[in-house]
Amino acid sequence: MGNELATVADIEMSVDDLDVDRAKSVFDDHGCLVVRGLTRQYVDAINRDITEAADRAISLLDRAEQIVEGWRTPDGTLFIPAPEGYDRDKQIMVLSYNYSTSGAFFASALDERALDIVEAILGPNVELFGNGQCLVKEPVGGHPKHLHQDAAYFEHRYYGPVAILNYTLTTDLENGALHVVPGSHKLGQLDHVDTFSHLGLDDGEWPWERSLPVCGEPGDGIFFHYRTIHGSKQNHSDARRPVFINRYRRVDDYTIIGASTVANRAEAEKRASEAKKGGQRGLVVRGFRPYEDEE
Ligand SMILES: O=C(O)CCC(=O)C(=O)O
Repeated sequence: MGNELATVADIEMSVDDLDVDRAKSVFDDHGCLVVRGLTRQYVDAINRDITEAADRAISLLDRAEQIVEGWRTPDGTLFIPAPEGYDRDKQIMVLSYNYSTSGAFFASALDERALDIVEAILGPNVELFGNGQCLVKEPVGGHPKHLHQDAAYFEHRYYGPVAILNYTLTTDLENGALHVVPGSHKLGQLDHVDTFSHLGLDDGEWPWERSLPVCGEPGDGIFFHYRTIHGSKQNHSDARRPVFINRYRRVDDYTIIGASTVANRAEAEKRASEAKKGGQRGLVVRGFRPYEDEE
């Protein structure tokens, strides 16, 4: 892949010494980029919100409904089966915590330094993709997320989204650091299989040893393209390990396949050519949306 030797030093920089041209060049080459301290100013407020949202989600568990991906509580939190020996039978995976519920989270998505880098990567006209996402690994065995490409879940018509995943606490090999495979954004779309944590790559072909762990501190932001292979192992610490994710795309880009299992992806692939921008317009965070008549 030509990136076998990439190390964290090759893909990292500090927000205090930001070089946007280098950031773009690292991202273009590796499909990922680490900006130390990027969102540190938002983290205290976000941590307070996440604690409240997670406690509330757990308190709603007796009203959870079963869905394809696991169970959903009335607030919208996704739970999956808990690890062996846990004191509950369900654990949080995707917490209902987003731009509709937190000013600090929304402010982090509009951060000018983050947007300078996103604009350098995507071009002048940029919209938010999604409403913000918060993934939580519960303590003492919280779920692993197999190596995967986000494009397996939301294939796009054009370049696709850029994500910024942000740490909320010291995140290391014990509590579930993000692993990335630098250069893998150039591999095209790979076949995924169904795993415990939804779509993932075959772990015989893509063992963790092929990936680079990125340890970090609260507020470190990890940028990755939606075809960059990434994932994270279990949380073996005794504290929750949340991350919050902001995603961006070109204003003309849109999802053509949305999926969470091999079977529903195969169905969605049949309709990909009919997809339109239509109602998928996100809030514009840089530039302008030119008018396009889709009729
Ligand atoms: O580290 C995590 O919680 C998983 C992040 C991830 O795999 C994703 O954002 O797709």
